[in-house]
Amino acid sequence: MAAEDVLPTETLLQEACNAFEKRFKTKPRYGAKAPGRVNLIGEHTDYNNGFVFPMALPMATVVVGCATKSGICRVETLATGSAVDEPTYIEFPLKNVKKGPPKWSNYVKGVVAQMTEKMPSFDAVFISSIPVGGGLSSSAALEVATYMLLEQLGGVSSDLPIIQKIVKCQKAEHEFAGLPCGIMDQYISMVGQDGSALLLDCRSEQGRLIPISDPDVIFLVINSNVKHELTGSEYPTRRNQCKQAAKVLGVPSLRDATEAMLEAKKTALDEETYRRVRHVITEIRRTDDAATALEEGDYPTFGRLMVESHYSLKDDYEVSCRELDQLVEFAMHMKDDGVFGSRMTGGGFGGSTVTLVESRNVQKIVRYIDEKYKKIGKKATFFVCWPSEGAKKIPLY
Ligand code: GAF
Repeated sequence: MAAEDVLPTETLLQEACNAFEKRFKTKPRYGAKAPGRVNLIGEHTDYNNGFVFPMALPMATVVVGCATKSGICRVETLATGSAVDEPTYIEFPLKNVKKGPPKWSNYVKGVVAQMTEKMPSFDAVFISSIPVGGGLSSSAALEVATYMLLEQLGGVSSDLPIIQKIVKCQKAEHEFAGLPCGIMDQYISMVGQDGSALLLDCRSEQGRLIPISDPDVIFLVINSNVKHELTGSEYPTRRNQCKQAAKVLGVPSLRDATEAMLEAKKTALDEETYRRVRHVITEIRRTDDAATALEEGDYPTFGRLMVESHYSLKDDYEVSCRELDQLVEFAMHMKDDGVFGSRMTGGGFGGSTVTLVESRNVQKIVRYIDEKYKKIGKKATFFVCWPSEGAKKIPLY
């Protein structure tokens, strides 16, 4: 078992162009790309105004398209892994866009709905190397890729400040996909930089790039292949618990809460909410400390904080699952063989883990975890990841 090869952007682009010509009998005029993300640490902190520490992945969504005069938007996806039996092609009117099946189309429609009157209808084909339901933000990448395409069609001014572009993509997710997500996924997909992770302060919405250029270490992303679906009730419930707890603690958001405040108000909170808040307060501190550790090349400290984060998500926030816990456990068996730390990443309830490893040992680590995971009847997918570039437009001719 070896780590997956990530398809290069050029290959995705070529396949999308071929499919476009086949379906629409003409060549696409514009292209765009938006990456998935892995969050290194700082989970369920973005909607609490805390810190997050993601990096853009080499896996990305690519779209090609052109303007039309019909007033009907025609969109095809070649991304595999969408809900079984969902159509991969859809047509919808440009005006008064409404949400509705197939699920994947809502990420596109939610962005289209926010464009100016001047934007023409369009034809588009999407393709992606981001595993769907892998907790690696395939949905944010779909929104951001759509945005980058529609900007070229004149749907919105390219002079708009970047934060407004990000917020439009986030709004698409809130209003059309029904997930009250924070800002992290759309932010990193839009602004990610080759060679750096981003320490993002979700209160000021300002990020600081932290270079990760040591060839001796690498991030291993492991998809548990337990499909994560965040649009159910668990994510909004957590978000609401945090909001209510902030009220009880008398702070604008949990970013402003401290452990001393939490202890002082312990009896005013139910036991579950107490643990939720404890996760958020400790996770925000861990994220800041972890970014400093990584910047200083202190991998043992970074790794320890990753593991602490995982157990806080498992026990206090309760968003992990058995398979993610096992992947972290198996990875940590290899701590004398080049594993510094491991944790679940993203919203949880399935999806992926992220593990910091010594580059020279990566194949041995992959083999070990793969075998252990197979023994419990599961099949994982492994990606060796480095911090990659953010979204960009790709003019086609
Ligand atoms: C999902 C959300 F979309 C993010 O905003 C973030 O809250 C994350 O879960 C948890 O850290 O990816």
